Amino acid sequence: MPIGTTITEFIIEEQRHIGNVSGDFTALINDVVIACKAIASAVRYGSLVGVLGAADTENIQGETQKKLDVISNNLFIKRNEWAGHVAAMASEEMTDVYHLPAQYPRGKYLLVFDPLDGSSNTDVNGAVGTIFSIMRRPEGTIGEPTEDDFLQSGDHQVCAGYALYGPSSMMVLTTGHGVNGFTLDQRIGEFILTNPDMKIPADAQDFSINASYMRFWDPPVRRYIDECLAGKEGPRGRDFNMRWAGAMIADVHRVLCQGGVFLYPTDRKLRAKHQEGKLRLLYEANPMSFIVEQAGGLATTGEQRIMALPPANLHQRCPVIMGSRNEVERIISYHLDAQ
Ligand code: AHM
Ligand code: MG
Repeated sequence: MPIGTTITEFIIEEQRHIGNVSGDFTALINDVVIACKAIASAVRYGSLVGVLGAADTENIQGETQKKLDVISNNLFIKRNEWAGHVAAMASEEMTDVYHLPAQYPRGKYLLVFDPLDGSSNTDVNGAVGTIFSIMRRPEGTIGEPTEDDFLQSGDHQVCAGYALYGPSSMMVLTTGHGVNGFTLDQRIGEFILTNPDMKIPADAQDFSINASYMRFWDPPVRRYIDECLAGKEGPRGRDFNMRWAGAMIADVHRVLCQGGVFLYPTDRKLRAKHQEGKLRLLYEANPMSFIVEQAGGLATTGEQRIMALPPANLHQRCPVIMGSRNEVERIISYHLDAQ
C-alpha cells in the first residue's frame, strides 16, 4: 500500500524550496502535529477514558473549562516546551504568557493556541479542534518574552493551522504559500496530504451565524442575512443555506471546502459587556484569517482587515466575518453604506 506524502515530508520539502532554513521550524511543526495527534486520541475515546464533562475550573474568559480543555492545553504545552524551538507560549486556557521551565533552551518562535475550540461540543460528540499560530519573537528582545512580544498583528504570522477532530481527523496548514490539508491515517498514525492547494470558491450559497442573536445585530449584518433568508424572491434572486456547527473550526472548514461565509460579528449584547466580539484575535481570528486569505478568501471585522488589527492584549476579542471573497466584499460594502 503506498503511503502518500506525510505532513513532515511536505513541510521539509516546502522549507527546502524557501532555502537557508535552520530546521527549527520543521521540528516545531512536528511537535505541534504530535500534540494534535494526542488530543485527537483523547477526543476519540471520550467517555471510555472518562475525559468528558466539566473540569470545575474557569479560564480567564470566565468560561467553565471542560476536562478536555485542560487535558488538551497540557498536552500542547508538554509537547512544545522541551525542544528549544519556542521562546514562550500563550493559550486561551491560560491567563498569562507561559514561560518555559528553566531546564529547557529558549528558541526563536512564539506559539499561541486554542487547544480545544468548540469544546462545548465534546459532550454531544460534535466536531472540535485545535487552532495554532506561530510568530517570530521580535528581534533584539532579551530575557523571558513578555506579553508585548506577542502583540503582533496577524500579518506577522509565520504559520497558522488547525486540527479538526471530526469523523476523520484533519490538519490544515499555511506557511504563507497556499493552504494544504492532511488527513490522519489511523493505520500508520500519520497525517497524509489529501487536500493540496485548498481554494475557497469566490461565490457561495452557505452562511454560518448563530441566528439566536439576531435581535442584537447591527444593521449591515441584519441586512445581509435578511437578504439571504429572502432567497429567490428577495434582492439576491437565489436561495441560500444556513449551517452552524458551534465550533468555528468546523464551520470555517466547511467554508474552505465548499465556500460560504462564517460570521461571529459584534453586536449590541457583546458591546454592553464591553466586548468587541466573542472570538479571540491572537489564537482564533488571526490564524483562521491567515488560512482563509491564503485560500483566496477574505477575513474582516466588517470595517477592517482582521490581520491588520494591532492586538492590545493576549485575549483581545474581535468581530469575525470570513469566507468567499464576493460574499465578504458585499458585507463590507453594507458596512460602508451604513457609515
Ligand atoms: P471556545 O473556544 O471556548 O470553544 O469558543 C469559541 C466557539 C467557536 O468555536 C464557536 O464558533 C463559538 O464559540 C460559538 O459560540 P456561541 O455559543 O455563542 O454560538
Ligand atoms: Mg475557541
